[in-house]
Amino acid sequence: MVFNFSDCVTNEFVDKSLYTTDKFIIKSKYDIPISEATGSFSTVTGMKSLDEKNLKYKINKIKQIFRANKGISEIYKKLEMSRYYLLYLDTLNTFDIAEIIKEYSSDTNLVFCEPNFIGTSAGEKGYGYEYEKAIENSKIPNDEKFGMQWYLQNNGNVSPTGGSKAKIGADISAPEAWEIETGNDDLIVAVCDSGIRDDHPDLKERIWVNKKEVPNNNIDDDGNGYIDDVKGWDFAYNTDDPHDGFGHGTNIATVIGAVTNNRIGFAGINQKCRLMNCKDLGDNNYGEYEWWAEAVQYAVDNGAKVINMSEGGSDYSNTLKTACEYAYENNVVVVAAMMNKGNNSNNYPAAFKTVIAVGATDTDDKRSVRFSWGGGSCWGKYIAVVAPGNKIYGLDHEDILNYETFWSGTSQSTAIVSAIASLLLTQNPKRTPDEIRNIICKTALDQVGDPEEDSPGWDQYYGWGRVDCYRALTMDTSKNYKIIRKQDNNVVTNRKNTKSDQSGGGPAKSNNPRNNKAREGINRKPE
Ligand SMILES: [Ca+2]
Ligand SMILES: [Ca+2]
Ligand SMILES: [Ca+2]
Ligand SMILES: [Ca+2]
Repeated sequence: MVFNFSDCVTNEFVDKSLYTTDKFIIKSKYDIPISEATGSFSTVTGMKSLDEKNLKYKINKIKQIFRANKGISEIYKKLEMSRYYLLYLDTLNTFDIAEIIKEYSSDTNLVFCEPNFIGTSAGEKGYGYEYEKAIENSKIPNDEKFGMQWYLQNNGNVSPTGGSKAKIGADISAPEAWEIETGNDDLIVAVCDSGIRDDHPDLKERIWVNKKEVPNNNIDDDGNGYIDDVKGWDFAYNTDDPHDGFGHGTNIATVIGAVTNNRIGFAGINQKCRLMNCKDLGDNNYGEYEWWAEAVQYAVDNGAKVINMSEGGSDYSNTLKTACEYAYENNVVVVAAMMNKGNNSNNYPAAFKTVIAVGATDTDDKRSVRFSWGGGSCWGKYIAVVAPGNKIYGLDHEDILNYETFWSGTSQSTAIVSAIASLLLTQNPKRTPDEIRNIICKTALDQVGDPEEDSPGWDQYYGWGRVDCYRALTMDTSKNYKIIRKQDNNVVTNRKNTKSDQSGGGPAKSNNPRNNKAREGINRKPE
């Protein structure tokens, strides 16, 4: 796809776009030199046309987005990742950002210029107490609140928002799956989110620790480009302390890998994996694509095999796409949220070919047309599967004794699929992202949702169906093992009526507060 910025400054596009006004992204045709005087990238690049613009628009800093860590890999070279830069405008600049980007876009020394877009997480918080005693048997873990985790074992008691009845068995068959595989601590799942409450007793022992890094000595001991990154990294505020300032990430971490069978709290779907804390959402729930791109590269370079992105933005970006390709080419699975606008809008990174896009279902196996807070699961031609996403209880980032917080959205569904992917990778570490996608899609349950939307086979509302962890772990991969590629998902459905228009009642239209903030410009990174 050729990105044309004029598409983005005209008409409806600008209404839904949100991007930083003090910095933007370029990809140059040649490397920008590092100044010997400062050790930073020089704003005088040697590319004449670019230097004229840098002077005119008062560029005072250039940052390389994808760092050349620990030597340069073939994939890094192939994707030309060294030449993606973030350009910072001096506060004295008086030109409009859209005008500047348009001007840079026509520079013959650049491959492209694009805004540094901003997205959000795909979940909203709620409170309530719907404790249900689990059906006790030898298969279920002893975690006190296991009965509230309806997505693991649905007893038919937590009712969906839509008012219909919960369905017994509308779950991912977790207890059965754990008979097959419970995970391994050498498998790392990166949580690109608002951070994780990493000292929570129900998460602490599961947090990935960078053992090659010595804490608090102000030295990048392992040479990965990040100083003192022992517990992950905070890409939003550029610090070594990725604590959760919003709560979303702690819920996601719970779903993927809470400490299981320790009597307290919840059970994680993967009972042993390590959770890599890549904070790429600010404490106000907004995340710049540049942070996301950097977080994905960090996750890949530091050993994650699955990257959970319960976040998205409505704008296509070459930079974010390249980050996801880097993961894919390195055999790292990226899972992302379809988002919660209750419409068929494109959202990124979910819409990229290299990413597994996940929508949400309710406790009755139907698509979440209305979450506990409103909204609805997005649909579209790139959806791979759906997974439970409404009223997903998890740990609280502020109060370690609070077990009554739930979050709802395609974020939570995404975490479930990432966890299943991680178990499949422990089962067989040689599996590629395509093979993982194939198994999850092929074993998803078809036609268990609303018959008006969940037509036979792939459909745009449920993808290949609602995921089932047990079926995924027991799929006979020796037979009929055809890889389902993303482009095969563009199946035209033979749905008879068009209920779709009425269900698009999410909060995504003109009342979206993001629209206003776009023009104000958002600069949360204290640099
Ligand atoms: Ca380091
Ligand atoms: Ca250190
Ligand atoms: Ca627990
Ligand atoms: Ca279907």
